[in-house]
Amino acid sequence: DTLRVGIIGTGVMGSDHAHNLARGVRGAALVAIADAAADRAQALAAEVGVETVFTDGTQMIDSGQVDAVIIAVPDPFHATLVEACLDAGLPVLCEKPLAPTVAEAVRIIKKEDTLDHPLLTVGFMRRFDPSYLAMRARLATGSEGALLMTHSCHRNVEAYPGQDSSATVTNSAVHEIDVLPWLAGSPITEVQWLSGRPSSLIDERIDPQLLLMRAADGVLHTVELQVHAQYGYDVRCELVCERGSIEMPSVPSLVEADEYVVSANLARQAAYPADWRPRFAAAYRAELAAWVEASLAGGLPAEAATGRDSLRATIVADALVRSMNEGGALVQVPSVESVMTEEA
Ligand code: ISE
Repeated sequence: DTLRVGIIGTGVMGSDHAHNLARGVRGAALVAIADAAADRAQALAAEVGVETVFTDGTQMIDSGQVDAVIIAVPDPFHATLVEACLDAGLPVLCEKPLAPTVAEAVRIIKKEDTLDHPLLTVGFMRRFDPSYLAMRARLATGSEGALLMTHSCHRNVEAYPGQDSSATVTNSAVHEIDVLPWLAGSPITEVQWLSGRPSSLIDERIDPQLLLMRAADGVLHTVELQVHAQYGYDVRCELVCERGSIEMPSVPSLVEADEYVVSANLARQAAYPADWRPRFAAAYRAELAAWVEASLAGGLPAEAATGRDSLRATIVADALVRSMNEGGALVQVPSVESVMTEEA
């Protein structure tokens, strides 16, 4: 059996998924590409040897030519396309975040709840990253004792243009918002947003930002986001436990990215990737492989973020944006169930 996959969106992530599929994912064939910009769709299709191109994603979904869909369009367009996939009964891998607003995410989950079986997976690929998996496994051994705090740091070279301070939370920090409870095993119940001294290199948003997130079991997560950090793509994480700490290796991407450490001129230097693709290359491949395998078997990949996990992440992000808008107030995070009832 071959899963005929279609990709909607030909930006950074649509292209990355297309190239990964073209290089070969067991059980899958990339058969169609859609983008409102016909020239971009054509160009990517030519690069990866695909013949069928659509300029309308919903047409692709309804064409009968694809068995499963990857959505990699800008965040505000996710909801409509995910809903079209659910209506068509197609497994869908939607890039993170599921949706930037709680209302959209709730609408999607309500629709998914009416289906016989869930079809939605969200591309929180850090759950497939070897370094996060290793830290999670180590924490579970209990060797370092109970987890008390975590510290994360997430830096991009340059901010996407045209986005405001809330995008740092809903588009970037949403990774930590998903992965930290997955890692630490307790949901986030209370949040606070703080600003660093704003960088003079960017006007559109406050950068850096510091997010404090309290989990139900009392663990405190600190997350520093700097999306216009200039020097490189850098993700760090440390788990502070009662008897020791568990830390992500400082440059885990070196092997993956064919990088090396150079010693010369009285200095020792390691390269940083320019963005997340080299850093999380193994994670993206593992995520795709797991999604294809599960889709062929009629289920969802066990480790991936489900629709509900992703609604939860959107609710936490929304609470952080509320804290931002209220000048750093402490904000309680409502439960998924209460939000689902409220939005009824
Ligand atoms: C981007 O959209 C991603 O998902 C990257 O993984 C993240 O590091 C970056 O901050 C986001 O803007």
